[in-house]
Amino acid sequence: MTMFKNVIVKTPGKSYLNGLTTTDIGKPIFEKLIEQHENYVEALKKCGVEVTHLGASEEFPDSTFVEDTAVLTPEFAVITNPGADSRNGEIKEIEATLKDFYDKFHYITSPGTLDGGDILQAENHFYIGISERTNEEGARQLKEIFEKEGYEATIIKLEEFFHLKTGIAYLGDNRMVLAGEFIDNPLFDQYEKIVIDKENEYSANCIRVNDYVIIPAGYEKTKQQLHEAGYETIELDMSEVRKHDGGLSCLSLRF
Ligand code: CIR
Repeated sequence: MTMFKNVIVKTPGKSYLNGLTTTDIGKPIFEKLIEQHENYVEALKKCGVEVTHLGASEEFPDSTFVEDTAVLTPEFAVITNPGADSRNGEIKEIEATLKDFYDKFHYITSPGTLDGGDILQAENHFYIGISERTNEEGARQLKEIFEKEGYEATIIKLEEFFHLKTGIAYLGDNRMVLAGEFIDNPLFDQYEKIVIDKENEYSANCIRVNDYVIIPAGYEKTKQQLHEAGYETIELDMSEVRKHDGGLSCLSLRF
């Protein structure tokens, strides 16, 4: 498993409340969201990473979900072309920020669209989801970039999940956390599987950061499964993030 040295996060603005969502679980409470974001940053610090913390941008309601704007490897950064019009301009600030860390950049370009939430890295293999946000052309461009750079890449058409990583996480040690449509997908038979049932589906979006796996609070079964597999967990309340289709992975770029 790659050790992460850095993360980029971005404080949510008040405009978060007007951001995109497909859920009907209520309006986010801004103060609570800010508190949850602060706890998220503290948890990342506990994992031993250096945090680059960007300030809120009111013009981009969904911009706290920085994961969607870039795909990062140790050698290069790929600036995405986010599939939601209201989010597309978020890439400018992220590209400028990544210039402090990377010399080599690739870009997804129109008509290709791609959200970072649709990309999962498992060692030298990348899985690329085709979703409402990532189209076939965007996926094809990214696959080509990876293959030229010496990585392997597989494209997966999503059936139900919002983003690929809504239902899957790689923990290192050849181990995958899988929910819903991914559980029986033979693509993942080569991994040791931690299977998440329907009731606990939201917790499939967890993140391994160095010595810890960060999981959403309230999923005892998932926590137990991870402990049995030998992981230490940190639990975070994600209620206000979830209301806008977000999860633990969406809130940071880790590299
Ligand atoms: C959006 O619709 O773009 C945001 N409300 C949620 C983005 C979540 N990001 C992710 O899963 N990587």
